[in-house]
Amino acid sequence: MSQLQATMISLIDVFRQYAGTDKDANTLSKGELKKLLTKEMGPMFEDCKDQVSLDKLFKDLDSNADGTVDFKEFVNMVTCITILCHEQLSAKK
Ligand SMILES: [Ca+2]
Repeated sequence: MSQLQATMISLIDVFRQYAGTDKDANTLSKGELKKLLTKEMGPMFEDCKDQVSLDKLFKDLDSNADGTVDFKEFVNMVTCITILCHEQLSAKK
């Protein structure tokens, strides 16, 4: 398996690991999103420890406003963060 394929599988695995802790295994609830951000993103999402910031982030991510974050919405977040990281790394050179 290529490095990129392994990364894609890893994204799916991480999503499923956190989305699968309640009755709906296909979406992240707000609580599941908070756990994912805290455990997987570390200090990058320190702000999410307060409820107002978490509520705002969740609303921003939930683009179809169905009250959950599905895989597409999750990947959109990861893509945006990855682009920002790439820009920061590029700027340092
Ligand atoms: Ca949604």
